[in-house]
Amino acid sequence: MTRFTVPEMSCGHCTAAIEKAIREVDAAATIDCNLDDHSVTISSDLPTKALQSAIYEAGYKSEAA
Ligand SMILES: [Cu+2]
Repeated sequence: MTRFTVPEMSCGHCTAAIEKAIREVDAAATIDCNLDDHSVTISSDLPTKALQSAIYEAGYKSEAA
């Protein structure tokens, strides 16, 4: 389980874009976006860096928390 803070994630469009980007690199990932604390929790076999770059490709800077 990897948790990221994504400060600019602010609405359903953002979460959908992030979820889509993660699923493109790992279709089996479990993703939980929380708009209240701007966090994304991902369960995936991929390394943290790969997940983070997928989020970045979607247009969001994130920090592994
Ligand atoms: Cu948004």
